[in-house]
Amino acid sequence: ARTRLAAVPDPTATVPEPASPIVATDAALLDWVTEITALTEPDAVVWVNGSDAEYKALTDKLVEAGTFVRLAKKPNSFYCASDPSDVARVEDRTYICSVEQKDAGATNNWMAPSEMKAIMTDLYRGSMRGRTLYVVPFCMGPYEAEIPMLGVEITDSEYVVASMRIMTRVGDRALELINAGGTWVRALHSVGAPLAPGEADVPWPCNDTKYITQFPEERTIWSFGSGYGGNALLGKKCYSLRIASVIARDEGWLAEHMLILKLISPEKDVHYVVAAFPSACGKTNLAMLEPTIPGWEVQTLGDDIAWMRFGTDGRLYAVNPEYGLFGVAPGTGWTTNPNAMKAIEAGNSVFTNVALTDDGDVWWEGMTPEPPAHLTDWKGREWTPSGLDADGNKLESAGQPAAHPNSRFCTPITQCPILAPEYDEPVGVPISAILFGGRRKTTIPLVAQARDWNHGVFMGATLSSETTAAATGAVGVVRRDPMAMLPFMGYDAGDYFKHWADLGDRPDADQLPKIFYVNWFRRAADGGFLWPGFGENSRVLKWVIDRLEGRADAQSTPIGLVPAPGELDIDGLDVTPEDVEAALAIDVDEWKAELPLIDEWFDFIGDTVPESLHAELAGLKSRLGLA
Ligand code: GTP
Ligand code: SPV
Ligand code: MN
Repeated sequence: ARTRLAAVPDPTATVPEPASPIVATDAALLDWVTEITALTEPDAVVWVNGSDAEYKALTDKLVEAGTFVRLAKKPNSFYCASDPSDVARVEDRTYICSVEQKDAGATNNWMAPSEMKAIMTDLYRGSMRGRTLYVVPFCMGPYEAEIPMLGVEITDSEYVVASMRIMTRVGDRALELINAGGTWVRALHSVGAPLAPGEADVPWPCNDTKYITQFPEERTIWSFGSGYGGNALLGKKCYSLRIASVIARDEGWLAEHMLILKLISPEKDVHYVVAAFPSACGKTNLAMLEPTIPGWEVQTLGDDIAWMRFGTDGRLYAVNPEYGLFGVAPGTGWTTNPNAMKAIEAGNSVFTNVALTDDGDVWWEGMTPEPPAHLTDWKGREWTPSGLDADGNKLESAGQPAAHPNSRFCTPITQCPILAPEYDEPVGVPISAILFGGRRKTTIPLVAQARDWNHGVFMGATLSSETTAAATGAVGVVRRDPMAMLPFMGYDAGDYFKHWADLGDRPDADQLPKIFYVNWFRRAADGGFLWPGFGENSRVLKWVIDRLEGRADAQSTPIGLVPAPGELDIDGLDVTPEDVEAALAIDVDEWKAELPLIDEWFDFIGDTVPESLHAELAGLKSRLGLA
């Protein structure tokens, strides 16, 4: 067990008592809470109302338990270290338990619902002993939505309750909408660490056995054994992507792993853009970009999830279902992402698996050019840049990063200084362009535009990326991650592609966003990035908007439309023209090596891959001279 760190006294003033409590009246909800209480046997049941007083009591309890360390240097903010085994999403323990296996498809783990329920019911039996069961009513997206997207998470983790309060809209207002008859998703979570009478707790309770299970037909989520973000904050990936993608298929809309940003040109034209990049591949950074080109402005609407529905004008409108940022800490600094840094500085945040400074602040790799002289690392150990202690002895932490590569900040989105005023507009914002992107050292050019909708769907369906620390398992392995949704599709991948492809047959398909494919991560022979990325990505966004406005020329290549010579604005860019050319290049040999991987991918998904995508693949082969 890791060492408990000393608590800093709470400097905040007293908080007023909550207003008159709202009581649940929905019979299904009351029955469910009764049923789960009987099954899990908690010591107490608490209904979460979302008040400041409640949050204060909860975070005090977390500090008392040694789970949170109050930061001296940031208001109302906390450092938290997880168990070293519980640091990321567990894709191999994640299941789509549809009634029929074929509906989960080749890319998802599947088990029959009754079989999974039997296993997990046994795990849940008595799993909350010695703990408090919290009932957390929540709403994904604005309360004012035509159909508010409600849920209730039952959890035995105070960390989860505190994080849900930052990430989503929780409490009385959601409960009132449920009382009024709104439909809601059942989301059950237990860390799976019951306490015997008198047994002392650990700072981060969890269980070696983990299951992250979605029952799509029942719109139900069961999660066991983990306290980590995507495994435990069930409004996020489990509801807003896995369950919502199934609802979206049934109702004709899209639930996607996408940021939403607003771009204002020097002429004050406004365009909204969404972008799907796999986990830890740059969504939060692009969403908060500080353009390096004069006259352009970016505002943020969302950094991880977009729900897109068609408006009466035939355009796709995007809403961010979340209310907070759960961002990758490493690499976030004043030069790379100043807007995230400002959001964090404002306080009210939880930092998980970062390093702690001696004066009560947080630090991670990439925050500052040089690390502080002395830190406590994410495992609670002494850490120095040299790896030596004051006596010159080698530290156990020597040679390891002070923050876990998947350490995270959890911060209210309202603290983002460039938040677009329309971020919580119930109908959302009309989308002009969709970017797909991944992390590839080779092959994929900096930017390419799809010829048409179907070609864009093919680009998304064959998207590839190197794996990152956001999920357990090997890092840096190239895999297909369609639309950046591989771990998040709630149904068969081929059916998901068909859902996307079918949109191209709408009578008003000319209103659909234009599709582009980007790669900020191509490498030079020396291993360095060819493209500087971050704020410089505004140059690519400018080309995208200029394409929409008919102001920029493109050049046709076998894989799509790339900027014609001189059309990408590199004025004042501190990169050699050769590197820019290499970043944009289409290497036919690399593409020939890619084709068998795409063949394999479509074979793996099977019969449900729509014919239109096979036709795109055939077209690509013939353009590369391989037909
Ligand atoms: P999730 O929250 O896991 O979905 O990740 P995300 O897609 O929001 O990724 P994020 O923006 O947090 O970036 C992940 C990592 O990639 C961070 O370490 C960033 O510093 C780094 N990164 C982001 N954008 C760029 C870029 O343009 N170039 C390079 N080289 N690195 C980048
Ligand atoms: C991701 O992994 O894509 C994240 C973090 O955004 S998590 O909430 O863990 O899914
Ligand atoms: Mn994500």
